[in-house]
Amino acid sequence: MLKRPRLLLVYPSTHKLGWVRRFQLPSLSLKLVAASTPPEWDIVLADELHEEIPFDGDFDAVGITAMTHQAVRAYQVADRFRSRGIPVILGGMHATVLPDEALQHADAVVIGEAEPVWAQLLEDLKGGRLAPRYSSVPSGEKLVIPWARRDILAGKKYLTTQTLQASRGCPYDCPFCTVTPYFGRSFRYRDTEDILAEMRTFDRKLTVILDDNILGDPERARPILKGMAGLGLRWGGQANLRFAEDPELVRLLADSGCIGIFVGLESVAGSQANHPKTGSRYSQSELIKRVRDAGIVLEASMIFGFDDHDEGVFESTIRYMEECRPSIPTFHILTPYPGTALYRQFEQEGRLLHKDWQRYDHNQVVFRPKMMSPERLYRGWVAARREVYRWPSIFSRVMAGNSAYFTNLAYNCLRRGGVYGDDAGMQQFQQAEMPLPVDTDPPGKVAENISRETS
Ligand code: B12
Ligand code: SF4
Repeated sequence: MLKRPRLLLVYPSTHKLGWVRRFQLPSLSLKLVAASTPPEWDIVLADELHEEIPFDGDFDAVGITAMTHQAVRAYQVADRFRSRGIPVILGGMHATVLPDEALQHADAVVIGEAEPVWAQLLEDLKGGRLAPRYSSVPSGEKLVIPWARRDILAGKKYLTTQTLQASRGCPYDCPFCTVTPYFGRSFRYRDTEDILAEMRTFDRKLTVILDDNILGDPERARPILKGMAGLGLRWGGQANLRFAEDPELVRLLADSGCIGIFVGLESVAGSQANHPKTGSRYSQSELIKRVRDAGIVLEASMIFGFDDHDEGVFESTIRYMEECRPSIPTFHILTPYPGTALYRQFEQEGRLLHKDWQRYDHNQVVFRPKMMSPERLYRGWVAARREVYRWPSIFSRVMAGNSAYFTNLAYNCLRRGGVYGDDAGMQQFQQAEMPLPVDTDPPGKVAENISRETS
């Protein structure tokens, strides 16, 4: 009997996780690459967050996914397999936006979505005619993709293996995001019946929908939510807050089993606060209250470092979080990912500090901000995160809801652990001069804390 071809799929990482790996999600990218692989192939998944990569294994091809911060490790892994003569294919967001760079470490690169091109690529590989690039351009209104293969995760422990996408694409075109340029500027939804049929195969309750904006087109989201209401799932996802303008949609969301939703508010002031995605005739505080009152945990993400942010942004964001009381505030440092409009702008203006991709992860400053120094941005971010995860702040948020107290508290405690434990980016400033930050006027808690941090 002829030997079945073997494919290794790799999720690269420079570190292994301890017990927190049980709270991670598996890579949907690789579950979908697996699902697009012809059945004659045997598939092995190596998730480097959990386990060693079988560098000595007997494989006919290796496929590696990478976001930008994983790219350097992905290239190291690729180089090792290629040194043994095993063909390597790189895919994912980083290879999509920088295919020439990726091709220095791969035999082929998939630019964009794997589903339309992957089977052909493997066929070409078997026939000895592998091309360097396989591109897919998002088109049409419908998203047609296979059901993600959960069986490749057997034996690994995740928060849940039940992740899927119901839609791709996004019209909002935020300057710091790669989704609109590479997944298309309209929402492409799968057929509702197909989504629900995949969900009916789920054997546990907890499900995560990995769309960028599952409620982006309410007319197409409504039937999905109605169908989910009968399935008994408990799920989380992402959306932009404007869905809460429609109270019926909030009710449908709660009835569908949604327990948590992540929303990008992005900025308390300036151009991003008035972006079509975030601006509304209702106050954000009112919209957040509607979601919380429906018993749904709301995670609100804010970004620091836009060109219209001065050092007052930390203080005003803290005050805003106290006012709106989202269940979980999340603060990020603006990061100009390659492929975005922001990256092109900062590169043209000579404001990128370096191109060390490992440090492009939202937790470090990789560009020169307009109205403060990189150090101030970093320290303000550290201090602001600690401020919102002090126990009194946590309790005031947990008690603000009228239900889901335990879930809310548990999420906040988990997040607090990360916030107080994570100082990796400080290294880049250890050698630098560290003047005390200027206090905001009137001096507030955040400014005091920044002083405490630096003294
Ligand atoms: C869900 C999600 C997460 C989950 C990831 C769960 C997981 N284990 O995968 C969580 C919340 C943990 C997360 C965290 C982060 N994320 Co995230 N995330 C997403 C999101 C919304 C969906 C990702 C996804 O699963 N998509 C579905 C899959 C099917 O799409 P895909 O990955 O593009 O894969 C397709 C193709 O790219 C291709 N492909 C991908 N890999 C491969 C490999 C091969 C071999 C082949 C052939 C093809 C191929 O085929 C796939 C199927 O079509 C995306 C936005 C987006 N729309 O992609 C952001 C996104 C990927 N995240 C991003 C970022 C920055 C992060 C963080 C660094 C942010 C942070 N610091 O908090 C962290 C990093 C965490 C980590 N693990 O290291 C950025 C990446 C930008 C970049 N250039 O790197 C994105 C694009 C968001 C954005 N708006 O810019 N994220
Ligand atoms: S709304 Fe979200 S997914 Fe859409 S472009 Fe903006 S950041 Fe990206």
